[in-house]
Amino acid sequence: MNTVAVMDSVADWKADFRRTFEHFDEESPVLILTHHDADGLAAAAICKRSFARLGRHAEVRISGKGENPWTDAVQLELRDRPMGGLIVADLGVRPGVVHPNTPTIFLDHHHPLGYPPDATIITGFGIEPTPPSGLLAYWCMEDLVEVEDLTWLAAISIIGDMAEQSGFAELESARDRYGITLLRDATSLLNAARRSGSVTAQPAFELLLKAAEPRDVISGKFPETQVLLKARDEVAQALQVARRTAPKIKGNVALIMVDSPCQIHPLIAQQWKARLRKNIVMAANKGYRPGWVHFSIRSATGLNLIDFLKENAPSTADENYGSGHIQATGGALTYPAWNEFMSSLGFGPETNVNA
Ligand SMILES: [Mn+2]
Repeated sequence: MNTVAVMDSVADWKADFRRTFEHFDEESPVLILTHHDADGLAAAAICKRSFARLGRHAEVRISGKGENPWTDAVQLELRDRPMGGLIVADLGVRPGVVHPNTPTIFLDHHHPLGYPPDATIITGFGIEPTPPSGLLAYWCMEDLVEVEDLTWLAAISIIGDMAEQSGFAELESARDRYGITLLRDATSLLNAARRSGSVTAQPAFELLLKAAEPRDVISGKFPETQVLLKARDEVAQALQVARRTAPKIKGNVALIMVDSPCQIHPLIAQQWKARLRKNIVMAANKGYRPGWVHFSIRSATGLNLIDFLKENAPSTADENYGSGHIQATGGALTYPAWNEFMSSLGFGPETNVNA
């Protein structure tokens, strides 16, 4: 672990955050836009709880299926929304301005697709080990207010983004205090919400605002836990069905096509990656969102998967295609774009999706 490089960056990130935060207008709430996975939810919870300690109100908008801050519907929603400052957490970094004339801070660790002008970009991308968004949030807040009791939220973000081997001190300290099993159980329950087809991530986020420690997430002390347990059952059932799907192989690509409203495609890709070690494994889901095929790509080959997608991009692919990480990426394509993508990879019409 290159401790010196990470520590240098942390000092810069804290200074950058503080400098921009000082320009937030205190008369209006801070708006936090965040991703619906455990890392994004933890990032938003750390920020909102820290701001409350500073006497500052923050509102949180969690992105849902197929949404990001640059999509038309979200842009329309943000247009007239009052905000004293904006934090965009775990949603990637793209060249477009999210909200004009508003001091904006990105907390992220994904492959940036470009940089918006005038925004403060705090990204772990390119640093090894890569700090996830929740850990970046924790470091920035730690500079402003006492947050030691929130270390477990940073640990959840680290576990959620599969960085357990990273050696980050926040994970070590939470592990010593609460045990790794409890932290893992809480993380997987929080992720069940956004993976299910019927529940949003909102109850998972509510739990992170109320919980004093990870046990409160799973104990049943708060009613939201029941909702998450139902979501977990739903995802487990969908996975069981999807597990019966055999891969189709073309060249070095193994395609597993499923049809579920649950966000199971990343889990399917991850499972097959371990079994098909010589292939680029692509799990595609035509039932996740009407009009779109969502897919996840993983591989044990060590190939740069973002480059692979770039080389095979359909003509109409946009920013919804090929972002993420070099070893874990994917995207969403309309049916015609998906069909074009499939034939360019050599797959036959049986992989086509039509309305
Ligand atoms: Mn993340």
